[in-house]
Amino acid sequence: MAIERKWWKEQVIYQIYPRSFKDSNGDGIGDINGIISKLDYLKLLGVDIIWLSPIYQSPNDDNGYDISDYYAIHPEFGTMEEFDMLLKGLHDRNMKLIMDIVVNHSSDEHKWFEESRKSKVSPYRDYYFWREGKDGGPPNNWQSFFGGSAWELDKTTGEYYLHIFSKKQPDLNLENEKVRNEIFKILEFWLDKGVDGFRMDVVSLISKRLDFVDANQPTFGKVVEEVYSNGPRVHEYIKEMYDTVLSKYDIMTVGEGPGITTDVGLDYVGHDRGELNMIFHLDHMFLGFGPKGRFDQVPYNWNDVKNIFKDWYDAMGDSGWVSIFLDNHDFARMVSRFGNDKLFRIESAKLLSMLVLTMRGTPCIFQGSEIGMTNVRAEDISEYRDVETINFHKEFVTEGMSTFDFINIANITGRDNARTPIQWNDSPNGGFCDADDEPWIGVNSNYESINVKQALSDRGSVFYFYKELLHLRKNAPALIYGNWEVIDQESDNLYVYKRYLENEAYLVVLNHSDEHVAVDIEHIKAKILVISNYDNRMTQVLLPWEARLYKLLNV
Ligand code: TEU
Ligand code: CA
Repeated sequence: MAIERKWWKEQVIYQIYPRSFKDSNGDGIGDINGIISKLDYLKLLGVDIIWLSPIYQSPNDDNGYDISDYYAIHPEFGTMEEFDMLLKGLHDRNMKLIMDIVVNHSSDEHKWFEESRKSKVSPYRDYYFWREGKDGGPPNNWQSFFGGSAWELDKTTGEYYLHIFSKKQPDLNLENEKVRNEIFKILEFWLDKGVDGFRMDVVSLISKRLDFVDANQPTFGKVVEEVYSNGPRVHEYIKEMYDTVLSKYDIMTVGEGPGITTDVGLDYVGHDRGELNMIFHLDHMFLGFGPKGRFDQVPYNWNDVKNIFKDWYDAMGDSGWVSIFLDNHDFARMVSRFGNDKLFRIESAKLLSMLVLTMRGTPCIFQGSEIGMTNVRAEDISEYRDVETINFHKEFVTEGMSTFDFINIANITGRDNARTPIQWNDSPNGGFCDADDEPWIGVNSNYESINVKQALSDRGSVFYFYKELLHLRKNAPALIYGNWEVIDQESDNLYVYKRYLENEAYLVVLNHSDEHVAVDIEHIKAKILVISNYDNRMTQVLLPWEARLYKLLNV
């Protein structure tokens, strides 16, 4: 089949984590007016679709992924009128906004849960999963993503409730049609306000295996895949959302899919499935996660990444679609994780941007990656804000790990690495908030050298490399719809692939290492170097982290 042409395949997503983007009112917390003040910056960069992490009413146990009112804007972020101004500001600039919708769970401070926990006969009781304990403990051995049991005993009724994430994030029971109808109303509310779609938080988890048998997988990752994800009614639920609401609007949906493997990917995004437009699969993002998850690090390398990209390209074929990304608010900064943020920060940040923007899939750029922002180095556990990091610190220290050792791991893989305030300039607090304001989380100490103001003044900055590549991609159907063929992913440190469509073709040559690497492309005579991260080099030896995009002629 010929690949279907869609606007959401041609455009590029930019993720804003509002809490850390820009503070406009001096409380040290990013807000909607702060985002509005930066819309021209985003337009200059050339991104199209803004994915806004949750801005709803929330007690912020998980920074907004614990929603207590799906119809209200958290006062910390601003008002509904300001939201409407943001949406208009984007639409006036021919940009789009997708909301982050979290329907796998709500906050425990949502009125539904407050009612549900009151009594076993509450009309809201089966909005959530309540079970009797077993042998004096939880109903089964399921563990939370954030450490500890996935069940919490509620003393009022003596039963346990399920929370695959924090104990303040009780899982919603979509078996209950009333819950599904509540979800349809929420989707319609935001779509009728004019939003352009949704990023659907952990959509792969929304159907539970109701026998709740113990998990006996060797790693937490396998528990996610085989026990929490791809449940018996997941496609029925997504199809119902699509048929009942989503299909009635010209919008896009991207499902976040922990546990979605290549063999089930098309079930979610096949062009004829009537479910989602695309997914964020997490196979490459969970690399390094050991048996006990992200703080139990195991080795991995670029070959693992390249194999995953090929497996997913093959799995999607011309029918499915994924978003291409290397970081977001849940993972370390990509230049620190996949590049070299010490010796070759700028070169490797540019190389990674070329990969994200030349693969087949909708690119998703995480805020700050366009200026090569890096991981942050914490010295004390009190610097962390992330519930996952804080919970696992307690768990690992209880098991005998020193706080010092835990911090060293969290500095590599903790989610707060991605959540430090955007560095707008070299003034105190990086211009995220005023000098005398206290940001909700510390600003990375490298803000004086890594910031937007510096980037905009330097034509050789990572920013302008992104801008040029974004412009290129928009005008190159082969980079959007083209077939992808790997030319070399075996040679150490080399990643060479082609994109081609009808009579247009490109060659991408990447040296993802600190080494000098020989590459054999001399035999490809008819080619023009379109963009590279070093000055016009034509040799057969690639410098460390050298990235080249060639246009092939006479194809
Ligand atoms: O993330 C789910 C998810 O897969 C990651 O959180 C990751 O698996 C986790 O950090 C374990 O390492 C989504 C949101 O993106 C995340 O911010 C929320 O914390 C989570 O769901 C719960 O809503
Ligand atoms: Ca603020």
